[in-house]
Amino acid sequence: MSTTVLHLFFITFAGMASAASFHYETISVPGSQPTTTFVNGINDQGQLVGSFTDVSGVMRGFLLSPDHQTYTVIIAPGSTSTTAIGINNNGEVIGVAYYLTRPTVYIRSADGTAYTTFDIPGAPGAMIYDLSLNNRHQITGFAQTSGQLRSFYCTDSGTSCVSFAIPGADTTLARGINDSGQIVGSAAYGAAVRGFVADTSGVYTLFDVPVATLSTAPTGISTNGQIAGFYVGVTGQHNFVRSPDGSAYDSFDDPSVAPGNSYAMGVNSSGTVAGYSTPSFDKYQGFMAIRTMSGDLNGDGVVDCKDVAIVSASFGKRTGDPGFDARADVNNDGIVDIRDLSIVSQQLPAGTLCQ
Ligand SMILES: [Ca+2]
Ligand SMILES: [Ca+2]
Repeated sequence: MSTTVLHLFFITFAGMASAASFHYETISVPGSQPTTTFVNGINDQGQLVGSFTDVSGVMRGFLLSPDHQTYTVIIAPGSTSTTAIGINNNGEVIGVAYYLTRPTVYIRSADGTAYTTFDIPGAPGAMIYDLSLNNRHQITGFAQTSGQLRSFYCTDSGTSCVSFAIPGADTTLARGINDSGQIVGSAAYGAAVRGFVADTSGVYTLFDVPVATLSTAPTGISTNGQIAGFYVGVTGQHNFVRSPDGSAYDSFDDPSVAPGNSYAMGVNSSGTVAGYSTPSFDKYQGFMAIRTMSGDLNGDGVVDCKDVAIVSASFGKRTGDPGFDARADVNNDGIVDIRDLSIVSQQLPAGTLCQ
């Protein structure tokens, strides 16, 4: 009996990383109507964007500073209501501005003094479901056009847009783009939903969270190629973060709500994930999951010279290099360097000297 249980355990977690843990923070916009906060995006500086409902019942966007001290309300000029959906590493925000009920995409300058707006070509006024903006002003997302959900890719801040689909998929939902132009999203084939990573020329690869049984739905990709999203496995829905080379996955749930009720919406290059949770029906709160970087690389429960040796053995190597050991890349940025060594060294017992 116990053998069977162990066996199942092994199968369930094969291919999943186990060392990472997360520290969680709940985000609720001060002065908002209770449990109306969505967090939709995070950048490498740790700035967060999202939406909330104000006291008069109107949806507004917000920007939260990296130290979580300063909330800036985002209202597109002249709009009836505004959502904030994505933020690039320059601090420019993308979202949807509603003029009465008509949605338009806006981009807000980092200092908030300038807004530019555009419509998805061929579908002015279409319902827009997701948006992502990178530092090169490339944009991706999906919208409902002609009764169908379709993905689009735009350049030059929306001056030029095309719709695109993963070949053979029934539905393609593009949800994130990073500064290298890597696009992530999901592709549905009947009841099965798979994740994809595509470049802007249309070359794509499909992937699945190893323990996913029904769906893998990436929602964001960081500058260094970490991918976050959610998936459905035998124990229901959970969030995931995939390492840049795709070799390791971490699975997690927001502990402040029941499992299956949190949705990772974005990830930055430190592996910090942002999203929102539903404590109960139609109630929303933002969350941030901050990766705790453990120096126990071999998982034996202690940080000692064996862990330092793992970093030393791969020192200077990058993802894909012969001999690259993903365990040594503690901060998950694709290279084993002094940053990784210093994380491990700082967790060594005082006075430890390693050869
Ligand atoms: Ca160890
Ligand atoms: Ca590293």
